[in-house]
Amino acid sequence: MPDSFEHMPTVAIRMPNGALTSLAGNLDEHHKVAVADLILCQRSVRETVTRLVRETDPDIVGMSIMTFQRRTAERLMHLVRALKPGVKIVVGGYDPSLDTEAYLSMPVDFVVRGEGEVTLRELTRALEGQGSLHFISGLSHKQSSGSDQAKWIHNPQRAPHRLEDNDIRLPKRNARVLKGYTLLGRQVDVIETSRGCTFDCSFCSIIEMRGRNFFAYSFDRVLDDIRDAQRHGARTIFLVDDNITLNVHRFEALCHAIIDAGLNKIDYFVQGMTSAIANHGETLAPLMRKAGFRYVFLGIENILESDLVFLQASAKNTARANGKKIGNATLQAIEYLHKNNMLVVGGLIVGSPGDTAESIKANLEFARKYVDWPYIQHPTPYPKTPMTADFRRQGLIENERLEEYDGTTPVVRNENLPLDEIEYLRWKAERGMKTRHIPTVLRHDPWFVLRNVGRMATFTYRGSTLRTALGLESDRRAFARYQEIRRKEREYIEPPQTFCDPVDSADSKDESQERRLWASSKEKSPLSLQPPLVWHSPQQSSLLKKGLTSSSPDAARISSTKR
Ligand code: B12
Ligand code: SF4
Repeated sequence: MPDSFEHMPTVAIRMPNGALTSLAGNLDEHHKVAVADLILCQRSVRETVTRLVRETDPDIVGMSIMTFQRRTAERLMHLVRALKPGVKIVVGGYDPSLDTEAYLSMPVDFVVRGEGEVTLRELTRALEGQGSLHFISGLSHKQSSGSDQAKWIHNPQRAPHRLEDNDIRLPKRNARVLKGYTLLGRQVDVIETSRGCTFDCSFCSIIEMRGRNFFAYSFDRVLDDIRDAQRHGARTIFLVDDNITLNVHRFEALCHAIIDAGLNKIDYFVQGMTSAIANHGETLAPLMRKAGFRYVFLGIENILESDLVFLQASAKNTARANGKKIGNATLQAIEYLHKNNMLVVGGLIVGSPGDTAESIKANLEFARKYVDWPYIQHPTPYPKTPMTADFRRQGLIENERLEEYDGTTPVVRNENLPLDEIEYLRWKAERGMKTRHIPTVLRHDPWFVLRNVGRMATFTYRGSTLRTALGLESDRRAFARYQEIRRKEREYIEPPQTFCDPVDSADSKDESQERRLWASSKEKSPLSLQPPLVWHSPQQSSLLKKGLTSSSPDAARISSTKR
């Protein structure tokens, strides 16, 4: 999906989606697969998808979707269907797995719930006539019932894979058809060493997605995966494990294995729990540094105990000595990481319903003082989390526009402050913190910074003008402009043109707003040079199809098709 959010400015960070290549690597060999991560073409989504569908003429198109990407995903489904009406569309990832219902009225043929490698492999086999759709765990599929309305069948859940037996093959990085993944100028890739977590933070989707469990790949497989990423050009690797610090002894052994294999010249990024690092930092942190770890995302969540209780995140943020709780682990963890020359990405959540301006400011001040890169978010009600159920019960969800569920837009009512004020406090504090990190990046990647410092500053300070810098207008005006820019940024692809018809439905307010945005994006976006497709016109669809069949070379397929 092309959708990105505030803390991942695409000028500096374009990370590949690990799911797509893992799925590609686990289909039967005779399929041609093309992986297109649209984060790489945010400004030409429609053109790129159109070109790829023409070039690859896919039988199946798969999409990996987070909740804030749902609207874009639906628009893309319409586009793909218009380009190739008979194509099968499969969706998977966190959003379709946890809110399957929402996808049943979209132009979707299959929903893969939970882990996808085996389910998608079995699905492609069934579509080739080997086996029945009914026996594929984790699959939702349609059954035509004779009447117009097809009935959706939801097969039983698939149990999480235990990973030990190397049955899940390595990702297929060759399948990528777009280029440009980067982290601060160095080519980046993602690998996994484990899946799952046994904690149950109230805001996290992981438990509902796969239960409370933790399974790990063998070190041989992990090292092979790192070598494969390196062979494909990666100089930086993000370990996307849900919680690698859950088993600290294993993590230490992994660091040793990376060092022994001579793979420690790569820059590694990882996310970890403060308690694990605080409690084991004496041995763990020097080892991590020696293995090449550079940035560590710390799930600090909040520095105030009352908020940690609210987020159900006290346990993972507690420091212990001799088996006894001795307070919040955050400072201790940060100290270990800094002492060993690693950088801290500080994951904080501010703006919970009971937060006050003071409590938010205390967290922002903490971030300013101690973290190297702020990753501050607002509580966001993703499908099926305990927090969402709670917010819903209390009627606290103010904003149901899912495309704004990117973590940096407050959507849940606060007792003390308007939502805009919460966002303003975060926005204002973060810009300085981000700018302050530039010299650190400059020392590590001077060419990248020298070439991009202007674009990075423009992104960080978007909304501000010379008048703001000179103090001739208030920051609030710049903030209002920033919010408007952000709203437009979310229009990665136009809605289907049916929105241009007069709207008279229950949702007419939202739709007419979408229509306005579509109109304004048409004026300004580079896409507007070409007229938008009439996605629902059968006549045009068939013309497109003719264009497709006459001009499509039998190149790679978007997802899978027989050779
Ligand atoms: C690593 C990670 C990131 C990384 C890397 C993202 C990337 N490009 O890969 C970074 C730090 C950049 C990131 C950012 C964000 N993330 Co994130 N991230 C994760 C994390 C930790 C692991 C995801 C992963 O790669 N797993 C490994 C792969 C192999 O597994 P998978 O993605 O689940 O895919 C499997 C199945 O889902 C399925 N599947 C997936 N897609 C498809 C598609 C098809 C067709 C099929 C058949 C199957 C299928 O099969 C796959 C293989 O088994 C998760 C989970 C967690 N514990 O927190 C959150 C998570 C996915 N992130 C989340 C969110 C919200 C975000 C952000 C919006 C904000 C934030 N909270 O940080 C940003 C937005 C990023 C952007 N585009 O700008 C949420 C999503 C919740 C939701 N309902 O949408 C999660 C679940 C965390 C949470 N809050 O609970 N994230
Ligand atoms: S520790 Fe991390 S992965 Fe585990 S439940 Fe909490 S936020 Fe999710």
